[in-house]
Amino acid sequence: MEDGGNSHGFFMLNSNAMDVILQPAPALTWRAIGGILDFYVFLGPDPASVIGQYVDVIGYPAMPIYWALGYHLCRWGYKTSNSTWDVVKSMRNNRIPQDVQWNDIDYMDQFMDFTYDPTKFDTLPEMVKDLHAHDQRYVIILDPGISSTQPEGSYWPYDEGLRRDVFIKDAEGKTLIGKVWPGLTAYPDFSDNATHEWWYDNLQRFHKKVQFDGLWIDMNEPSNFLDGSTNGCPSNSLENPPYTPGVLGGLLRAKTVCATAQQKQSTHYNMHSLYGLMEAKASASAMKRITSKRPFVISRSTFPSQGMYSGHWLGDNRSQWKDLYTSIAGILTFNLLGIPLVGADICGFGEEPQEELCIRWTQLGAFYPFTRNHNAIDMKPQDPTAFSPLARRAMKQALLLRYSLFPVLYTLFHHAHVHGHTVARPLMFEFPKDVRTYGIDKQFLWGKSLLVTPVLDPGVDYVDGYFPEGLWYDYYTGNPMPSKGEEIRLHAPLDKINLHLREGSVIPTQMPNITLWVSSGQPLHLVSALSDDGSATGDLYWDDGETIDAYENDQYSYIIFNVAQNMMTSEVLHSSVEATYITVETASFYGVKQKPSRVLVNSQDAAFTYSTNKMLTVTDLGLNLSHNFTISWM
Ligand code: MIG
Repeated sequence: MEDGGNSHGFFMLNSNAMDVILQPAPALTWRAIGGILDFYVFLGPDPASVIGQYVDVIGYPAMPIYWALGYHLCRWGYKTSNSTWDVVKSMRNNRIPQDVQWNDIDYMDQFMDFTYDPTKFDTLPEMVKDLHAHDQRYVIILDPGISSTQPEGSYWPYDEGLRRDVFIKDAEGKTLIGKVWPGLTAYPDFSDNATHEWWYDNLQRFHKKVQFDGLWIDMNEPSNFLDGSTNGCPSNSLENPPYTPGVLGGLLRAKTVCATAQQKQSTHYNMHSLYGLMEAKASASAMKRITSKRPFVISRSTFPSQGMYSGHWLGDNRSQWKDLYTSIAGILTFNLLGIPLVGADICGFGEEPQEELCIRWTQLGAFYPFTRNHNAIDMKPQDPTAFSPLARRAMKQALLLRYSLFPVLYTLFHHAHVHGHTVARPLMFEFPKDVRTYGIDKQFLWGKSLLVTPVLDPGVDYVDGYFPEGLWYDYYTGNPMPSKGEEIRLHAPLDKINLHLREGSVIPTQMPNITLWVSSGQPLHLVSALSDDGSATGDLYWDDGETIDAYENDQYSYIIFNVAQNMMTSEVLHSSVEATYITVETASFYGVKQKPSRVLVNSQDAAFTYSTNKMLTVTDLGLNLSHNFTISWM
């Protein structure tokens, strides 16, 4: 940020080990130990334009498949497929939204990729069929390490990998062997196209047995339980450069493969940081070929351009209040980096879950662009059904709120995909002239208009939030809340997350259901938050939710909403068959100054209600979304 509210960006595109040290402003020291020095300067002048310019260089994030935006449930330590299945059933019985069930490495036979445990997970294929029958989806973990110690002829991924020469080599040209969950392993070299083809073949063969819908790619730094390899690493300048940036363990080979390891395109010294990006690219392309739908991939390791292929979770956190708090900065950072599909492990990964924390985390997590509850092995269950009825109800309510906001979220992802916008957004992006917004890391926006103010502390029923100057509305009640640019204390009982709508916005919401697919035909509810002069704008992007390149191939609908001078107009700028079955059922207008005497819908008189908090509501509209319409009052 520059004085006066302008901003610029600086980007060095380099894959070598590096560190960055903050100096007294405006200086920093940037040290990289090799590679190409590609520098970019982005001139903004506002923060959102800087990010748009950055994303224009690295590539726009992929449009996610619709269910990526649903609630995901995961843990390390489901002991069997039946116990995984039981959680899904219990979620259904409680009518708590869930679109996706995941399995961690537990499902594998001796932790080997592309296998499943024939005894403990014997019912896995049936469980997946049952998920599909309920419009739910299934995601599996994959680690890069391929077991290298199985009897010849018994493990196709390794045998075939050797035959096709896809593994990373040591300095002498032999297959480099490290150690991960399955024991000794070889590492696929994703810088080689032959490896992408082999990866696809493995996935396709396994998909015939278990019909997974998406991939979770973990340990792809790549991670190694050893330093370098079973034989260590040679001693030379790549392994021990004159300067080693501040990396884990103080050595380039610490908990990964040797810097001198050889990949198709270069040494691992140069390629290390690209491993997760290249694995994501191979995984997304394979999933596209297998499912013929938009691929769903979530990766632990990332690099610029990652958003084109995958989303990201923020890695191993703990069930602690401070980790709830710092997750916000993590989510916002990855939105700035062109990877908007990001979330932290809801309720915390390590350490035992706590009910109050898990409720607050589910409320905040309902506003992560990617919403997954994940738990470490040996910890008590922390899915919503594991808690008291009160907690369960609060979590369900938060998730239903997210599901009702799906049209807003989906439209924001469309703008990320097409224009490089952020989805979850720091306040300073919308209020760059207000320096008090610069340090805010406890609140954030969805798009330009939905302000989220979560509770981040135990034992309180209130929260203090900063409201930039202007008119804000309580999302739930429509009560107006003018702010001079001040901190305001909000009521926040255990079952509530505060949500405010900024003046001048129209948002499309939808009647929620327990999966997004079932919701997809549900009627819409338009909420307009009028500014002092009575105006508001908003939009809606809609398509079938899963077709690859739907926007690029014109298979979508796009509608803009405008309110001015006591009239809302909806204008269909682009229309395709997908949206024609959706109706607009209700419309609420926050901040209508006087009680109207008549309301006209497309020039016909309509019934309405007006409440003392200046909210006008028109119901039973039955308007076809793909036709222009007007709602006016006098
Ligand atoms: O060595 O697959 O960050 O989410 O549950 C640990 C087991 C490997 C690390 C991931 C975590 C996952 C865990 N994995």
